[in-house]
Amino acid sequence: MIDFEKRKQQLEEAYKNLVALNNKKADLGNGIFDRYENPILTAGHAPLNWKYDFNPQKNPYLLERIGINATFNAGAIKFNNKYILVVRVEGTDRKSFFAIAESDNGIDNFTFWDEPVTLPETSEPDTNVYDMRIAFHEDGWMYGLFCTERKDPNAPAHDQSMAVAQCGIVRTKDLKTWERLADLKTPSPQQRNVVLHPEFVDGKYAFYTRPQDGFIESGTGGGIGFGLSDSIENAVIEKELIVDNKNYHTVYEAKNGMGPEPIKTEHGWLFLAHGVRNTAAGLRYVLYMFMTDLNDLTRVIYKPAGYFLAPEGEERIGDVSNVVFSNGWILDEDGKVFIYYASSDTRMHVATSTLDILLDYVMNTPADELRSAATVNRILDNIQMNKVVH
Ligand code: M1P
Repeated sequence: MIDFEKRKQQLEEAYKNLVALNNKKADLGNGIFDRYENPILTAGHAPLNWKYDFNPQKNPYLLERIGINATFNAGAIKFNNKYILVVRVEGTDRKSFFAIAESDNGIDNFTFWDEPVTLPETSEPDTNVYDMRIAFHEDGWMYGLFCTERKDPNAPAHDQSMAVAQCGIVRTKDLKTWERLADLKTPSPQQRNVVLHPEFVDGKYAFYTRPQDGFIESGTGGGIGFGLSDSIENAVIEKELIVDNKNYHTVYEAKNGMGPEPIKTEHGWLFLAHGVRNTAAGLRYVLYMFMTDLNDLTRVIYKPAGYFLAPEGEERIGDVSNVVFSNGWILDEDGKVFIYYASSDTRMHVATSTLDILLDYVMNTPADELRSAATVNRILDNIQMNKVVH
């Protein structure tokens, strides 16, 4: 027989130590943002109560009964002065669900609320839900847009992986009670990475979409789209305009998708997105930024070349390696920006910057000129400029 009480204490001690871990800025970065030494959430942060039956009669060996595989792709919002993450938690059964974790300072001690989110369903039950973007809309609600995935009804028996991804919508005032609205309808057979614009546009709800032909492949579709809907309760987009397309020989050659909701600045709307390219080692996901015109949300006015943040060190390794993905950021009143990103579909990290620095980065970093020779010329110009004594 095992020493039940001793094992319980050991588990509790290990959990307490993990959650109490402080985070420090990692060494000298690129000046644009700071990384931190530790991930902010891992599978180990899932409360013991979710996983163990602590009744010695029913679980005499104190075995983990419900396994948690990963905590990643979290939406983010500041609420009641707490840094809140709506985390994609994935069980060992591969089912994802949402759970809220909070921190006082946004960089460490993230702790899950006691219970995961009970997400209401539509008449068509979700098989899997993930990647919520949570944000305030000027209509007074907090909306959560997420991916709802169901088996493709046209899948042949030999293919058990064909799925249809669409955008589910919930709203809440307190992050505790959630109202499920109808799934978004668009002309595209597949939708992931849908984001609600925080303001009305021409009196309508505005959405960023990502039209795709297939579940994984963007096919003839792709790009970050934009569309308007009269209603949010039964949201329908008739026409999607492409704001930022995939492009040959860039970091978003295979596909791209929105990150969190854009931030309004005096110069334009600031966007964080992910770009994907194919390699011999599989898909590589990086984060990039761009800015659109304040009055024309479909017009990109600045777009630095290449990636903003790419997987580094242990971030490169996980269930889906070589991936960084962000669907949450928080701008504080003092201009500090907390960028929450996941690495390799496994764990959550934070990077910090300021709005001023991100604006400088987006507005003054050279754009991609799409040819090696142009990149060399940029470097030569830089060398030349540095010959001037300042
Ligand atoms: O595995 C990497 C990511 O793949 C998908 O992103 P996208 O739709 O842009 O290809 C999503 O499933 C995402 O959750 C995941 O992190």
